[in-house]
Amino acid sequence: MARRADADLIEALETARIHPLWDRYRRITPIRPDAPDDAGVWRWRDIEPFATRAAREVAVEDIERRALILAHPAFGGETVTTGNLIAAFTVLEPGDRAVPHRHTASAIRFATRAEGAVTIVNGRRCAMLEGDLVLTPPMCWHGHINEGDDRTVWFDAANIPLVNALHANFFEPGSRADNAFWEVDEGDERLWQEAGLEAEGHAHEAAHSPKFRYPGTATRRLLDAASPGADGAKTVRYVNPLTGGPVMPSLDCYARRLVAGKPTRPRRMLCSQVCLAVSGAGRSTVGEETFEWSRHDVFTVPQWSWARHEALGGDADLFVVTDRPARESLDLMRDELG
Ligand code: GTQ
Ligand code: FE2
Repeated sequence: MARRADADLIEALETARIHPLWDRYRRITPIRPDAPDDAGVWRWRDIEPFATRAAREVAVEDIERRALILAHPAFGGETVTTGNLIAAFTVLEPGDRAVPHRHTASAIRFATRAEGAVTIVNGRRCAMLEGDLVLTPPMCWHGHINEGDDRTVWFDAANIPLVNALHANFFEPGSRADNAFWEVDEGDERLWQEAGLEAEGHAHEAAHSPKFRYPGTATRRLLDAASPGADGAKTVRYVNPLTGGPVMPSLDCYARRLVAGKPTRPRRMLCSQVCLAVSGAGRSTVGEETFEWSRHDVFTVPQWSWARHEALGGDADLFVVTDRPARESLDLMRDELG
């Protein structure tokens, strides 16, 4: 093959730590986004035995978190579930305490079988009843405790890959000896429990929601009352009550009810989605793949993949977490119905 006319120049440039754009613009400005991953599917029946083993084999006193992170192999061994996001299940035995800490990454937990567990967030006791969402916004102190008589498990998601891509992770360990951390009540969470009412004199400066716990009872009531949206599913967005915007500047959460006999229209979004099956069962097509799921299975919709969902044998509820607000703040968001 003939050596290209600019080969000597390119070599000299590279030696001088300069890259010629003309030689690599297809790589640095691709025609369209191409997620490295395809749909990831993790079945609860495959995860649960590992949760049991981790609970038995790993003492919570010896570790930071007993979390099993769902890692998609397309990320080359990196701990990533889908672009910018990790999803996990955390397991606690009765009496277990997961040590307090805080970090710049944003996280949420959604209670699957967590009755008896409590997450303390910045001095507020947040119960984890079935279907409750608990936020741990950037740099808020948080620890978990199982005060019940049974093993507890919940679903976690966090934007750790995004924060690391931005080289913006700070982490501050708390103390295992700090007993006062656990001795709190609901505290200021009470200020935000009454929808449509706002108490004066409680300034909240942070960009994230002042409300940390979103009870499952309220979510299910609103899903019952809501009408299907443009894609055919009922969708309830968890919002910051002060702004009506996302719960945190870089994580967005939704509860979705797939109505029996009403498959959703295909939709693609320029954000990553992790979906947890909360109740019922269904079938989804994500990109080229079609798969079925049932309660507490997790699947991903990589960015810019066409996705459609349908409930099987009655309505089905999904909990969905996305990095949408991060994309929106960069003016990168696209959202299309097919
Ligand atoms: O519960 O604090 O799955 O910091 C990953 C990182 C859970 C947590 C995870 C975390 C946590
Ligand atoms: Fe954490």
